[in-house]
Amino acid sequence: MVFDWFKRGGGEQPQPTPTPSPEPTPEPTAESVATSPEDEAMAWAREAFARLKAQQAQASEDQPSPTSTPLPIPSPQPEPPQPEPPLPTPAPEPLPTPAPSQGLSLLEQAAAQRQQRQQDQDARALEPEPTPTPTPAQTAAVSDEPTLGDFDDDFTWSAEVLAAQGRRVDDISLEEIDWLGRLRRGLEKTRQGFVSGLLENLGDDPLTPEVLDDLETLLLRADAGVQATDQVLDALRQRMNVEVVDPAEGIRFLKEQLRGLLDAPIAASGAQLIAPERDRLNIWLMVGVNGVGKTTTLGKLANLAVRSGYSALIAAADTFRAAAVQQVQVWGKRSDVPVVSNPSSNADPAAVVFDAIGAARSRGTDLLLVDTAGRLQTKHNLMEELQKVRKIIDRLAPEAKVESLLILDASQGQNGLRQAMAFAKAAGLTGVVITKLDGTARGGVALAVSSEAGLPIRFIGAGEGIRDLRPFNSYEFVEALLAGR
Ligand SMILES: Nc1nc2c(ncn2[C@@H]2O[C@H](COP(=O)(O)OP(=O)(O)OP(=O)(O)O)[C@@H](O)[C@H]2O)c(=O)[nH]1
Ligand SMILES: [Mg+2]
Repeated sequence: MVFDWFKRGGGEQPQPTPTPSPEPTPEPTAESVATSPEDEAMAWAREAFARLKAQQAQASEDQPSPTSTPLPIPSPQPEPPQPEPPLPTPAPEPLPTPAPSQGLSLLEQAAAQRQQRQQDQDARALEPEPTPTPTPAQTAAVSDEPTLGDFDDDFTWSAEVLAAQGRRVDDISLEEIDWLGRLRRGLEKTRQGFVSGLLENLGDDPLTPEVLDDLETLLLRADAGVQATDQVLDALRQRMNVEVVDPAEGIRFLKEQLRGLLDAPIAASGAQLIAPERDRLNIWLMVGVNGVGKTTTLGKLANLAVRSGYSALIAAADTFRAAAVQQVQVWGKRSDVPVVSNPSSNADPAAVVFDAIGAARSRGTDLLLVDTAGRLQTKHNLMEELQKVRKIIDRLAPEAKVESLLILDASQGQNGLRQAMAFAKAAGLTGVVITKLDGTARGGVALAVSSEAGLPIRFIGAGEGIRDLRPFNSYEFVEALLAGR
């Protein structure tokens, strides 16, 4: 079954409570009458887990592998599924249910519950695991299929985020769960700086002007930029002038403001998502300065396209250095996507694009991905060259749907923002891809890009792996940024 990532969407408006699963549940659940939102969330997550586990067992039955044993489907009532049968001690993760706090939304209640767990985990994990932690199965697997891990905090958080977007329990995929886990882990560094600071200052009392001052510092430190920071703080101040704002409401309101900032350019673009249009040539250009992750992003997009059922082709139009062509070929091979290149040194990038458009036409390709150089003798030439490539495309394929995506390295923070401004003028940008969100505390730059450059963020990359890039979803981004609160 093909899951179309490009058309995924994040549900309509985030909802404060998960829609209780409208469909009959797969297992008898007569007893599973959820009494509190927390129970409901946990029941939702458990059911989602059971379904995914059953799907996985089914898939491995279809492709019998001698090592894989059928996995038990957890019954919704007792413990979360454990691979080992009876453990006398209470399972560590999702069971404990702290006293429900009144008046909080589902997410916040669950968050409060999780917070304790997370603090414990943080305390244990002062030494963070090296980069996004692939599960052993993933490391071993040559295939890039996601695998279902344990019913742990990672899973329940991801399930909650999906549920809160109004997703149905029978309509979620392992791919999404897997990605949300990656996203949350990827944003760890930004979160640690931002959220821990926020929490320290927040306490249990209503918001005060001092807390807002601290929030200002945190946002600026996370590279959210002056404009976005001012906007968020103004909104919070106004709110505080009207009524007393308790911490939970403060967080909810903050999240809403952050989402609003990120969503504004997306709404203004008229397209919630960008997806290759069928029966039409789509050309997506990767542009940006050197080393930001253009080629890697292109490789990940090629994979996403293939996984989502589109045919793809790559144009190796970074002719500045020979290694660039090889690098793109390696990515092409990983997803079985052909690469059009010109091996001669100093080949003209526009000529490569010319050839690639011809090839894409004759193959009936859905998506042509164009890698461009990030480095030329001078920046001015780089812009000129981009304009030349763009002209060729417009002349040769006027019917094509063109996206010019600026790749920005999050770790460059405000510098990246200045690049965005420069490129926006020259390259007719239609969107931004933010890369390397993992490993930086400057993930807030996404807010600066949205509010100051006014560009819609289309994809985000949070790791070097082939599956570490997905379409941007402001709700999920903000939840991951403030996960646990
Ligand atoms: N941690 C992390 N590393 C990334 C990510 N995206 C790219 N990288 C790494 O960044 C480095 C540069 O990536 P490239 O894709 O070669 O960058 P580029 O923009 O094509 O570079 P030039 O072609 O030299 O202009 C590589 O080591 C990538 O593995 C990401 O999301 N996270
Ligand atoms: Mg490159």
